[in-house]
Amino acid sequence: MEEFKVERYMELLETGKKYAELMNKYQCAIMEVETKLKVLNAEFSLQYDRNPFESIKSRLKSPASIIKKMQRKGQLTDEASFARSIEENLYDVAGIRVICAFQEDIYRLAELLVQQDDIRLIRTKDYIRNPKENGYRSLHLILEVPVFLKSGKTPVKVEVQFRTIAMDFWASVDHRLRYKKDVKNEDEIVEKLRVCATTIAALDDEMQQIRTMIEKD
Ligand code: 0O2
Repeated sequence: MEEFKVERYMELLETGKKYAELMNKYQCAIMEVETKLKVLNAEFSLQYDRNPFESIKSRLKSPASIIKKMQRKGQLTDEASFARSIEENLYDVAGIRVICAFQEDIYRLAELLVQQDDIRLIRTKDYIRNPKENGYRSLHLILEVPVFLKSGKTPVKVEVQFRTIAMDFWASVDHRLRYKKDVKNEDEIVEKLRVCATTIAALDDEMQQIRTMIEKD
């Protein structure tokens, strides 16, 4: 094998290793935050005999999505500092989605999580109180959590999305539309989704009221 090729392959392996280390950090941060949420859930169910969330899903952003988003942000520039640039510019490489039955639990859980003294709240986007134009509703928190590695303590960013079951149902249908090309009747679907989002919001409010009435007795 020619010398320059060996060097290039070594570089590629080195870059691959850096990427794997970075993703491992994000995976560890997911585990930290998931554990915190599960601890809160267990405590709630002991105290109030109900679970504040129904399920948790987590994911690491795929390499293709990372590259697409970095490109959109104009950050696909320097190959050598790519890993650092991902950390500085992307807040949702580590993503956790918490699905709750009731809206009230979303805010309660979010508050209890950000109050913890090893968590730093970087940003809140409240698309429940301020829904997106298309009807999207969710509470997004960008958190920084310490991850303890062999090399020491590192702060890592995690995006936590909180939604109700109904909001999650809506978002999953909307997601299909967002990622499908050349959809016929797109305007009609967008409008139908907007109407559904309003219906869902009303349903969530009603269910919340019913639960409050039940718990008063
Ligand atoms: P994927 O495939 O879910 O990862 P910023 O984080 O500020 O640089 P961004 O990413 O626009 O900019 O922030 P925002 O608004 O908080 O949205 C982040 C994520 O929320 C998206 O990630 C989606 O998961 C979700 N989201 C936001 N708007 C919508 C929407 O209208 N419909 C649906 N279904 N989901 C939405 P990604 O990276 O776009 O995609």
